[in-house]
Amino acid sequence: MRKLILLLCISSMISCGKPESHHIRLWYNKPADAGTPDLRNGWQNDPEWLKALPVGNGFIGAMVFGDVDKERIQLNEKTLWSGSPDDNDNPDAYESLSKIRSLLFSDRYKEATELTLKTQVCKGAGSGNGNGAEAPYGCFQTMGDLWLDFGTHSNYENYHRELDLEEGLVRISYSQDGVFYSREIFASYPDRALIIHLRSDKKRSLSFSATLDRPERYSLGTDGSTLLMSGYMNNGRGGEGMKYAARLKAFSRNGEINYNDSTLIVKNASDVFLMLTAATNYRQQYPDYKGDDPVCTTFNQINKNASLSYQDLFERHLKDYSSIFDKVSLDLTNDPDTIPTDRRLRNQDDLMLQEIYFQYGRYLLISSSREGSLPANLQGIWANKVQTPWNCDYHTDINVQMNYWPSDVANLQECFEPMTSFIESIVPPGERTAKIQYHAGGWCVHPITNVWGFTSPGEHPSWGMHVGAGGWLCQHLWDHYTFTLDKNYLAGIYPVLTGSAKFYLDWLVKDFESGKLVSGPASSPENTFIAPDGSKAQISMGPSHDQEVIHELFTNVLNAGRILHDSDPLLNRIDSALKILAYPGIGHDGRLMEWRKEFAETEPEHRHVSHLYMLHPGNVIDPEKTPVLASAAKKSLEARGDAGTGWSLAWKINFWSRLHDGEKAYSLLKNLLKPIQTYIIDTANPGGTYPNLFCGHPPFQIDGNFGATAGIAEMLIQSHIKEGDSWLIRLLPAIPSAWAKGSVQGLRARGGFEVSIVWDDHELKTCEIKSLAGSVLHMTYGKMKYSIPTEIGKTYRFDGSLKSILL
Ligand code: FUC
Repeated sequence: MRKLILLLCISSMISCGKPESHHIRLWYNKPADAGTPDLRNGWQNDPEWLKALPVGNGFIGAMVFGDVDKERIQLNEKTLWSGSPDDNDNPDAYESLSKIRSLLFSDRYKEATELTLKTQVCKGAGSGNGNGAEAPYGCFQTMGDLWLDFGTHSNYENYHRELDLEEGLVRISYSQDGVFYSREIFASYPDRALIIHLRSDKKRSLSFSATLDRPERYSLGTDGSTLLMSGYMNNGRGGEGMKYAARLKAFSRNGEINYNDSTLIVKNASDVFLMLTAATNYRQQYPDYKGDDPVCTTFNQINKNASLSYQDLFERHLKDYSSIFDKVSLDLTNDPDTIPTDRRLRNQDDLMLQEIYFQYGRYLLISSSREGSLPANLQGIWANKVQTPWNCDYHTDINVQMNYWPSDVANLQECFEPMTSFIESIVPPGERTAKIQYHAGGWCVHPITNVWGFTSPGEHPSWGMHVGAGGWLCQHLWDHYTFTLDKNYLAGIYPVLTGSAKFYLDWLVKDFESGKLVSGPASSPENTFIAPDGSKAQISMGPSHDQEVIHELFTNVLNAGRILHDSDPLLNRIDSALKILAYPGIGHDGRLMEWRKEFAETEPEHRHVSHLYMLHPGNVIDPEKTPVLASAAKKSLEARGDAGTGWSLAWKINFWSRLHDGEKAYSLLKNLLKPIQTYIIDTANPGGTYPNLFCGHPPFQIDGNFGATAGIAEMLIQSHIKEGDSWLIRLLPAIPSAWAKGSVQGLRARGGFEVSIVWDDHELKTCEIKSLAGSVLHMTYGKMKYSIPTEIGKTYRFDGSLKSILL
């Protein structure tokens, strides 16, 4: 990173002035209190846990408290789920489908909703209304805790705790009884292990006992050289489900190490490191295949790593981690980093806080989403409960999508693979759901899914009939292609896109009044309107969100078909359907309509803003290309207001950026950065930020972190609008006046470009664009525009008037 800053200083026309030793970090001068955790208290997040610092390698996640006398490291393994595969599709649904549609077409919403509840929703317990820990749906759960008991009780001083975002490492240090102690904790992706390094500056002064526990379903034992915690999850049917194991081993060149059945004991050491491996027998692609025995997997992994010293492990981790993290740097201020992060949070105008928040989002995605495991869930990979909020699953009506908004623009391509393979993995169950529920081809998924392939509608029509989810997921696959232009990738995901399009072709019906194709019965994610029959309803025919998603999917499939030279007649069917697909209208009040009819909302400031999909993350509404739609979208946004849950605020940063209103985007960012003290679920009060900078829905939900990271990138560059065969890169489309000068390096743009910008006095100074795919470069800054053909691997440099500067 220092190298990057140096490079930027040389290449920029402004002086950088950042101290060489500056590492981007979160830091505190107090520990989080390990106390006695209340892991059973449902959805309520533990306030101290929200002070602990997260590390992760996409497989193992850990929250480090940094408590001096008794360290607590709360553990997760990405695949650790209760539950088991279930059949939730309702074969009786189809029979009532056309009746429901006719009722909706004739404005009989109450009856339609009743019939939908009776016939369309999932069979069985579904998600357990978000409490699926003991149901077949299951939930993502804590793997338990690692405790290090130092047996000390005396005062300590010079306490420091930090999460170094440039090294992907937590550091803790303090002095106690005249001895200086330090700890370093990281999760290594190359070596699939959590590493905890402890040191003291005085010989034989480091003694502690380590143990593992879990709120339930675990046993502890030793083979004499490791400590093993293992058990079976609840399969949701009264039996044993997934098997898991966590294994701990100590390595030290000094001191004594002993294991008994419940404890690892280290005595009189001065330098020791612990290695923890964790695994389950879950295999994502094969729900029926139980996978390797985690007791063996954890043993083999420790054996494999055993010849590596702490230094080796750290260097291998750093090489891997920084190869991703260092690709992007953001500089908004030259201030020295002298304020602890929890204090910094008191001032949302603090530019370094914003810089840290952006890079923290990148850190969190690197730590929670790596090739070979599952995508980041509602809490990424960090969850301290048995019954986690909303099962900590994959909500597909905004949440999992938002998790991946930063992956391409913030140059984190390595983190996207789990999303691709997860979407591929829900195609077979989604095909069953499409066939059984709707007698339709292709595949579909509704607003929630889990690791067991749940693709049926949710338990209630109000939220469970979100049919646009599959198309929305496909948007991510296509979008990833547009950043890379990797045709092999496109060929791989093409069947997923066409499968989703096939479903919608069968699902859409003609609205005989207008002759247009509409989706339904469908909700506009989670929003409620007052129907003409006076009832409060959520389902209708042709909610704007679905229409927009399907429009985009069909457009993308046609483009993909052209690129891949596909001559399947399916493309003609898609083309014809696209021509008569209903499109959202503008209401009498000038707002973009959320439903096909002008219904009044029961909650005009509802957190979901799904009907603005084609403004963001879609690419249809644009202030310059579609000014009428853009002003309707603006009116809708104004009516929604500037409050909302964490993710809702994050989405609004992106919306306002797309409307090129940097000041509004900035004020939403500041709203999101406000500290909150609410730990229970609350959709009525605005979200904010916890001391460890986790986003508060509330409770903690990670989508807001990722959404805001993407939003900050969106303020700096945008590339969603097509220009000829390529895309238009907009430089600094929404920077607020508070960002008077700064630089960003390494953001990615569609068409295969890497973009670095320096600005000063609110104006672009220089910009460097590296061509990764040889596309034509179209770019614009303010009213200026410039296009140039590019060569792969070449970097192009421009001044503030977009005049080319020779490198
Ligand atoms: C959707 C949202 C909620 C919450 C949940 C996990 O249902 O409406 O606010 O984020 O997902």
